[in-house]
This record gives sequence, C-alpha cells and structure tokens, in this order.
Amino acid sequence: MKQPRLPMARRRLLQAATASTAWRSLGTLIHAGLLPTASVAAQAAPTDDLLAKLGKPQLHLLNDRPLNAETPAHLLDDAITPANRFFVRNNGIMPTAAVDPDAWTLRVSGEACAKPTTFSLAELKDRFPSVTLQLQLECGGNGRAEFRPRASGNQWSTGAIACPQWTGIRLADVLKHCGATNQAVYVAYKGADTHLSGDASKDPISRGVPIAKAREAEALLAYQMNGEPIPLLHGAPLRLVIGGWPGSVSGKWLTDILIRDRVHDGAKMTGNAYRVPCDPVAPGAKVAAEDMCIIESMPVKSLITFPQSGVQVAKGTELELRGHAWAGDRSVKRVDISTDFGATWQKAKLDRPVNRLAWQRFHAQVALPDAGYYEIWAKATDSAGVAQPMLVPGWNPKGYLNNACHRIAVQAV
Ligand SMILES: Nc1nc2c(c(=O)[nH]1)N[C@H]1C(S)=C(S)[C@@H](COP(=O)(O)O)O[C@H]1N2
Ligand SMILES: [Mo]
Repeated sequence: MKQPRLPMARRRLLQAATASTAWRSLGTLIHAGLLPTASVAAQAAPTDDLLAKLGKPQLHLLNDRPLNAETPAHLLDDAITPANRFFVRNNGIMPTAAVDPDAWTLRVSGEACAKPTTFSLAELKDRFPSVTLQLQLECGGNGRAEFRPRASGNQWSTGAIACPQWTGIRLADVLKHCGATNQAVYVAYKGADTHLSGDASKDPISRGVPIAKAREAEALLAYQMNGEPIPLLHGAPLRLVIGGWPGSVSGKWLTDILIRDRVHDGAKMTGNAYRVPCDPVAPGAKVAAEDMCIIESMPVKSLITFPQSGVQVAKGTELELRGHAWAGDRSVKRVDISTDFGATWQKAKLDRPVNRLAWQRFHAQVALPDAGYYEIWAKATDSAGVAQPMLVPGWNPKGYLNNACHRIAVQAV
C-alpha cells in the first residue's frame, strides 16, 4: 500500500484548506515562518492606480502617506532589479518633480569635519572617480508582518528587498577630501523630503553609520541606478547607498552629510527606531530604552523568485527553482532546499556575488515525484556559518530583522 507522504493530521488539514479556498490563493497564504498565516495575505490590495502612475503597477501598496510599496517575490527574479520592481519606503513627503540636478548641492559639515564644503552635483562627478556596484537594499522592517504580537509599522511581507546596480562616487573619497578629524565617530545624512506633520523644523528621517562603515568601498553617493539617473522615488538626483545595513541608512534626496563627533542623534536614530533589544526578550516584552541597540548588518536571508508560489506542476516533474540569497555585511556560502517541511535538504547551486554586498543567485532542480501539496523552503547560510531560522526569530518591539526561511507552495497533479 502507498505510504502517506505526510502525517494524516496534516493531510486532513491541507485537504480542508484546499476545499475551502481556491488553490491558487493558497500560494499567497504562506511566505516565511512555519505557520501559513491567512492574516498576512489580508494586507495590501493592489488597488491604486497611484502605483501605476508612479511606474510600479505590480507592486503592493502598504501605505500611500507616506508612500510604501513592496514587490511580490516572483517579480524579484531579475539578477539586477529594474526600477519598476524596486520597493519604495518613504518616511515623509518626498520632494516634488522640482528636484533639479543642475541646481542641486550637497553640503558636507559637522563637528568633526575639518573642511566644510558645499559641492554641486557636477563638482562631485568631476572631482571623484565614479564606481559602479550592485548593492542590495533591504528595509530593516522587511518581514515585519509575521511578528506576533504584531509590531506597528508597515506590514512588509518579503518584498522590501532589491538589488539594483548603482553608479556614483565613494563616500570615503568625499570624507577624505573634507577631512574627518580625530573626533569623528559617525557619518549621518539629511535629505530634502519633509516631515508628515508639515513642521519644517522636523526631519522625517536622518540616520547614519559609524565612520568605519562609511569608509567602506561599498558606501556610495549614487547618482545613477541601472545606468539611468536615479528615479525621483528612489532619491533623485543623489542618494546614499550603504550596502549590507538596513535600507534606512541609505539616505535619499541627499542634501547633507554630517561628520559627527558622537553617535548621530537625528530622527529615527533614537527610541525604538531601527533598534532591537541588545539581549533577546520574550514576545511582547517591554524593553527599556537603554537596553535597545542600533541595528548594524542585516542578517542572512533568501527569497525564492521562481516559480511563483501557487503553481501547479505535473507530478514527476523536475522543477527548476531560482532565487537570491544575501547576508548583510557577509557573503552567503550555501543555500539548501527542502520539499518536505525541513525533514530533508538538498544543496542548491550558488553563484558568487558580482561584487561584495550584492545578492547571490541560487538554482536547484527539485524532484516532485508524487501528486500532492508541496512546500518548497530555502535556507541560506552565511560565510560565518550562521543560517536562516525556520521560524520567525527574535521578537522585538518594532518588528525588525525577520529573516525566517521563505516558502512557496507547489501543487503536483
Ligand atoms: N531622505 C530619505 N531617505 C530614506 C528614506 C526616507 O524616507 N527619506 N527611507 C529610508 C528607508 S527606511 C529605506 S528602507 C530606503 C528605501 O529606499 P527605496 O525607497 O529607494 O527603496 O531608503 C531610506 N532612505
Ligand atoms: Mo527601511
């Protein structure tokens, strides 16, 4: 007699689920973490033609004021993320089309700046060598939707990640030119967007990184994305791109670089913003301000980008599976795939990054011998041997750093 591929209780559960829901929608009910959570799918309806007007018709709108939209996993299959599939994360009201590259200036100043200087965009391009790098940008809150108790903020599922190609100059070259004194501790930004309240004295966001991170070769002042001028939504005409760290350090519409003599204390540097408990806490715990630590490198993570969750295939198929894996400041050393809820794993083929801090492509041929419901899970391991957890890790008050394994649903018939 044929042995059940899954324990009976689970089979019944799944049968019930398929009976009550159109099969295709099942694929959207799971993303990461162990429990398929219908509540997660109840998020954004891809309603607005706002996104179509902005050139991103296939993204899911999470909020229109400020504008926040994420990318479904199967639309992130390109090696280099095109502009129309790049998530948007705004904290305030973005500047209007009045952004004029010819009139744009960047001021470099701060307590620990020896030679405060204002540059035009043309001067920056003339004076410093240009570099082109592919660098992934992931919002610190990517995956927030799965934390229980819920964390407030945009309910990102898996789509606040992208890896475009950036052209610009190195922040390190500008810092050298303007002289960071011995007192220099942090490098921070200000942008031209405005606070939601309309209060001109408030910044929507002004974050920074320790000076050593700012001096890395992958910290850019970028003026092009994928060979074109940076689109307005992504910070035209000049933005920071600081690879490996939460997207919030990569300031858009960049007007100011501040070389600080202390840890930067701008908007969204303090309180619970972009901080997690220094030591793990129980879900829902209250954490004192002094026990919260600033997020630095993002953790190891991966995303299955082909096939789309919910596909039907013929049983006996060798399925071609693809995705990307990345690991903040580290590289990814392996990706493993499971088709049986993590009981067994097979190693995927993993490409090297095109440069440091760029995501890496993985591929696998996956056998689906029998008819039935499969979940395909991907698990990446970084260069230090740290792997993605299968369950949502480390609850924290603002729901950052959920790097649980991504899962897709496949029905073999
Ligand atoms: N000036 C400015 N820079 C900003 C933001 C912002 O709201 N204003 N959002 C930050 C956050 S939280 C993220 S995740 C990234 C998002 O970049 P994107 O909108 O180009 O995807 O930009 C960062 N830089
Ligand atoms: Mo973010």
